[in-house]
Amino acid sequence: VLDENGENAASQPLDTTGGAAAPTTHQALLSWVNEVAELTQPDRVYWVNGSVEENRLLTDELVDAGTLVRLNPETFPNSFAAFSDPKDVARVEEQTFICSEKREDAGFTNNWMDPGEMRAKLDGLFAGSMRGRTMYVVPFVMGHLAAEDPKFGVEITDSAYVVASMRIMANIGTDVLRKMEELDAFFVPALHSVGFPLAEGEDDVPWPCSDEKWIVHFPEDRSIWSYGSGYGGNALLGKKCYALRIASIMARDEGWLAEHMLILKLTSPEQKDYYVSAAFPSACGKTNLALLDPTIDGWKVETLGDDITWMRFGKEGELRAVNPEAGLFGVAPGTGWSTNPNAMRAIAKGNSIFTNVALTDDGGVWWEGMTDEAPAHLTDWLGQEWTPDAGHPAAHPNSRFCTPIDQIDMLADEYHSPNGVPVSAILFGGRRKTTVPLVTEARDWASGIFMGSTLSSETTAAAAGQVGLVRRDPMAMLPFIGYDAGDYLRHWIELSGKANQEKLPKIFLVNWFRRTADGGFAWPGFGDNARVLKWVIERLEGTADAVETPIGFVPTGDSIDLTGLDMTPADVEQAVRVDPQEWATELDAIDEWYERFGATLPQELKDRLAELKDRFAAA
Ligand code: GTP
Ligand code: SPV
Ligand code: MN
Repeated sequence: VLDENGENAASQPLDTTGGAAAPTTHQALLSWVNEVAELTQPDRVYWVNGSVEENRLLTDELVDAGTLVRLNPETFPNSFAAFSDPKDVARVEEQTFICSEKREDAGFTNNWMDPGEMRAKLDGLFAGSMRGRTMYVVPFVMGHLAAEDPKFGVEITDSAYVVASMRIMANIGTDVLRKMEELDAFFVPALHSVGFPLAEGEDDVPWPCSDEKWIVHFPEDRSIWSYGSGYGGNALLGKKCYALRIASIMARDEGWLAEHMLILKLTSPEQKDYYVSAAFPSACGKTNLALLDPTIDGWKVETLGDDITWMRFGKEGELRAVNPEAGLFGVAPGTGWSTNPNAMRAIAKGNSIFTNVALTDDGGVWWEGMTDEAPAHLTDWLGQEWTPDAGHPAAHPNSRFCTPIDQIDMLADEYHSPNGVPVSAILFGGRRKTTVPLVTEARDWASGIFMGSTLSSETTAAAAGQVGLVRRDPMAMLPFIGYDAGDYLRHWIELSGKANQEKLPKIFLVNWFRRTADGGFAWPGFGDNARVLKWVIERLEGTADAVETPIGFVPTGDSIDLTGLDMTPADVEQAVRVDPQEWATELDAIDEWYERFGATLPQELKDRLAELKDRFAAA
């Protein structure tokens, strides 16, 4: 293991004195690190500085250990492929817990266990869990280091793969640590172990993990304990665990929003800029929309973020958004030169870690949808020979690319602004074969929150469990709300009271995934989604036509720009159809959903549901 100069520091004893030789003057951090080392018994402790040189040495070690495969430097410079244990490929929602003091504070959408009981269980599991390994201390900040109130965390992990991935996804290392010291700042303690201690002389495996997995959040002290998994959302703790679950709790207390959203900037042919945020569930199109390459002339898209958005009302009552992340952890399958060239160009610059993709014979990577035709021969994500007639995908459906965000050519300059951008429209979207129109404009803010609260989507490979089941996913936050879901919806409603009502974003519901009678997609999606964004902007400007339906306003057949597309206004009408029979079923499902909330469901939303039923009854 390396010290700050890249020297071998294996013999460096842990400094428990806080003296001159201590790696930090932040006493709370030092004592937490010592406490964890005491509990987990690593062979050594290493403070991560975040340098290029350190990263080179760490990735070298990971290649030697067989965790990473170095890709062909000509085509994928400084890039690596990792292959997980086949049982460690996605977030484990069943094993994810919010351990608030009171059960009701976790709400019905979260697993809960008494915090004392959970701590005792975790103490048992973490005891000696890092034996034979290095314990890495990774100071990080989510969002800008120059923010008014920077949000610090420190991840302790026994996985060098996690360190290398965190380096892409967040700002980490010495600069962050120095700032934490200067401010004597609070940090979220985020403890991670793969749960695979090594006995004396025992050989390691390429992807250590445990059959038993626990992803645990303690809201009152804002701490995170993650055990047994090396997969992204379970192990890169700055991401879902901090920037969504813990941050949603901070946001509730401090008056802001932490959301599962992308942010994009749209420039119209008149050179007017608009910022749009959009919440879609996991693997439902955020990265693709964020990196959109418009198929219509005159409209320009730039990106600010693809997965997580923090929003607060600014001085003029406008809603301002920032992306707290520094990288993309994107779904690989379906990302290709024809569907998402901006992502492909960012990936091609290198400095990326791919997980559970397939390897080409010339040391590159491949996944379904990267090119129209699959290569004649591959090594699949399980290490088996693969040919196009194999009958199964070469890459895991939840395989991912992890790439620095500043490699995106179309990254908006405003990404770098700590004050964020003013949002003028919010989209909520899901993956629905039926029922939900291509795009619907909400009547007003409260109806928009209603749309968000009843958002639904077919489950995907991003979480362990069955794929393709319709489930409600409020604001695409079902697996990420860190507290009671009814209180979360109330927070959305109450926050808007702080807004300049003139500047409140308009809210839209979208569905790129509706099918036609013959089973095909009713809408081409991807770059053509710019046509829907154009309609959204024209609605903001009051220039596009719409039809009023019980659920809101949908485009008229000829209000969507179809230039250059093999589609007719009648096809658009099909894609935006509000079918009373489908909606009768939907309203029953929404009734059932709302019943699950219990007492905390805001009355405003019950009222919106009643009005919706009345409108269908009158139609
Ligand atoms: P997470 O990173 O899991 O939060 O997912 P995400 O919301 O960023 O999803 P992403 O953009 O990576 O899309 C996931 C899948 O949806 C990919 O397989 C895409 O090919 C597919 N997809 C994205 N946009 C569209 C679209 O407009 N139409 C269709 N048909 N599929 C799409
Ligand atoms: C998601 O599942 O929504 C992701 C990937 O963005 S992960 O970071 O694994 O949660
Ligand atoms: Mn996500």
